[in-house]
Amino acid sequence: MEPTIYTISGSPRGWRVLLGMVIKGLDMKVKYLSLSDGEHKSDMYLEINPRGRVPSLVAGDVVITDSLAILAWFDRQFPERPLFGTNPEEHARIWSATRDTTDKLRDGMNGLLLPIFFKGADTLTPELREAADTVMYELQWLENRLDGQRYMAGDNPSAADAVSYPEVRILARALETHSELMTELGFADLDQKFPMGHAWARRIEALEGFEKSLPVHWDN
Ligand SMILES: N[C@@H](CCC(=O)N[C@@H](CS)C(=O)NCC(=O)O)C(=O)O
Repeated sequence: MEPTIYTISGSPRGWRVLLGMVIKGLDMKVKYLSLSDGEHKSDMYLEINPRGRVPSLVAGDVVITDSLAILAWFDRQFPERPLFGTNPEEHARIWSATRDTTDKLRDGMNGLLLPIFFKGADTLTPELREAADTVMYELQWLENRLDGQRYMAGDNPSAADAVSYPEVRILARALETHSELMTELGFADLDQKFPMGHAWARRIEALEGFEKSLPVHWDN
């Protein structure tokens, strides 16, 4: 079987892998599982990933069930256009920026968007406000990172961009789909609040093949 990525359309962790492929110029089969039909909990998929989570990669006998591990495997398997840098310092810088996003920003995003996207939250609560404050604080970190460099960890796109872009774009998507609440939470005019982040997102979107990474259920 040809190497296959399993993901769910719009899954931020799955999107990391798709963007990793864009940055490296890789083309692999992508199989989208239906969240609403619970395909990620089907017997077929649980055989691949017993946790029933996405993304997963299957390439021959190789099965990898974690987004960062898949990005790391890409780099070892296909060394061109490295996602994790070319020297020890760059490697560490990329990991540091990557972990900031995968831990801190992702935590805030979960607190903010799981209630809004999946639990019908439509009024401002102290919990949402706290999550929004965390997200805003972490966005400022991303903005600061971009001072003097084109991408999150230097002048080339890396794993740090592959993990950060989906968070920023999904936030913008929430503003499009839940504009009243998201505006109340302070997320209108993100491009003016974070101008370097705005320019960086356009830079990512200009990467060749970027559109193939977009969630297939969005009207792009
Ligand atoms: N450590 C894993 C976490 C994967 C994960 O939590 N994926 C989410 C989607 S972004 C998922 O599959 N959620 C469905 C579930 O937990 O049932 C990774 O980064 O790949």
